[in-house]
Amino acid sequence: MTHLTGILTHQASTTAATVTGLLSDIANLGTDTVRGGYTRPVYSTAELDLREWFIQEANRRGLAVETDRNGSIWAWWDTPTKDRSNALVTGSHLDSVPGGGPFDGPLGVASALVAVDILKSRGTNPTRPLAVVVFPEEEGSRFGVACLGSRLMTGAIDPDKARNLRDPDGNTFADTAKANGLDPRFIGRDEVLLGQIGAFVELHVEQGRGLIGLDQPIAIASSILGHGRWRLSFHGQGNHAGTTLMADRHDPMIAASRTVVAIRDTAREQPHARATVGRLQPVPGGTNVIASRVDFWLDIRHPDDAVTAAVVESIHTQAQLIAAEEGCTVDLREESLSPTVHFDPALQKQLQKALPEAPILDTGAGHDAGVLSPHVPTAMIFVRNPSGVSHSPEEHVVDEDADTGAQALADALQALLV
Ligand code: HGY
Ligand code: MN
Ligand code: MN
Repeated sequence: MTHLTGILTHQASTTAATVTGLLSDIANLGTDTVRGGYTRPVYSTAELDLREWFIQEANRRGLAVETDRNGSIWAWWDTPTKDRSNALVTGSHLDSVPGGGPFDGPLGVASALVAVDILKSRGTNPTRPLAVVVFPEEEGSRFGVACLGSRLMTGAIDPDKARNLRDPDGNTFADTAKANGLDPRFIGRDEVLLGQIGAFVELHVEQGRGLIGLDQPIAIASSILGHGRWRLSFHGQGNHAGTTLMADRHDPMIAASRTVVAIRDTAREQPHARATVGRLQPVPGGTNVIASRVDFWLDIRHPDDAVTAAVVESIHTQAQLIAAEEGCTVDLREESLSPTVHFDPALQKQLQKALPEAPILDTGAGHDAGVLSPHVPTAMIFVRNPSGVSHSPEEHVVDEDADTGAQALADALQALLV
């Protein structure tokens, strides 16, 4: 097993931990002074420091910390027999989107640590092992594939494809993983670990307004909207902004921009569809330069995977027509695809029994719990976000709801531990 080293810049709190207290310990890690909020890409200094924070907090609780072949960190509360079969696992992620909020990911990790404290304070002696896990690259913000850590563990991504993923600076995942203590030859499906997981329960900030409308602090998840990412590259003729007449241009920025509007119009025609172009990159990207190429990344989501496929197909056809009208060409490449996930009904029922007040909510946001769902019984607990906004510095959770969430997670875990 590998262990990461990092230099911590925070003094962990010594009093009984609260979720808010734990999150305030890491509040200075990965702050983004340009975008606002947090930018904590996987294996960045900020994320390595967050890993170190988690390892320290887990050690403080007497948990046995191990990093698996794919870079996920596991903190085990073993039973006396050290038998790790049928483990109850909770946790989330520490990486963020660019300019993200403080709760997306870390709330689930901090709540899991506090839930362990609560279970210990209740004198709980687990009859099955409990583990807190931190999955890397959940946002896919550095290497482009969401939930890369859990996809690798479950075999949902080909290890070769993963090794060759590149970040915006051209670093491969293989090189980056190696530089952080992993052996890229061995990344991929982990039968042993997967076989040990009896159930996975992830707590996460709600990334919407459901709980605001219901005036409830927590909810139990029912499903995750199917979603995928595609890269479209528009190729034209790079040229000088001053010497090239408008009639002589083959400008991929125009083709890309017209296609972004067509994407919005296409998604509007499909009830429940969501389509986003949040990232667009001209090459070479000079103010006085007509781009030779423009890449953008498309995020499409819909409850019916067939509709998602049809929307992508329609967008691809429209992009080709628009590109031709602009004297350009376009190619489209799928980067990741996650089918709609319905969480385990039996596990959901057990959570409902433990948390009878909690309403049931679906979500449009992807999670590691969704990736694990085809392999092990999974469930999620959402905590109210009074801003209703996520993937933005405005994301929020009030202290009281954060505490309620940790208590609810402890109650759910306790019900599953006996
Ligand atoms: O993109 C998502 O839905 C998740 O936040 N990674
Ligand atoms: Mn998340
Ligand atoms: Mn997210």
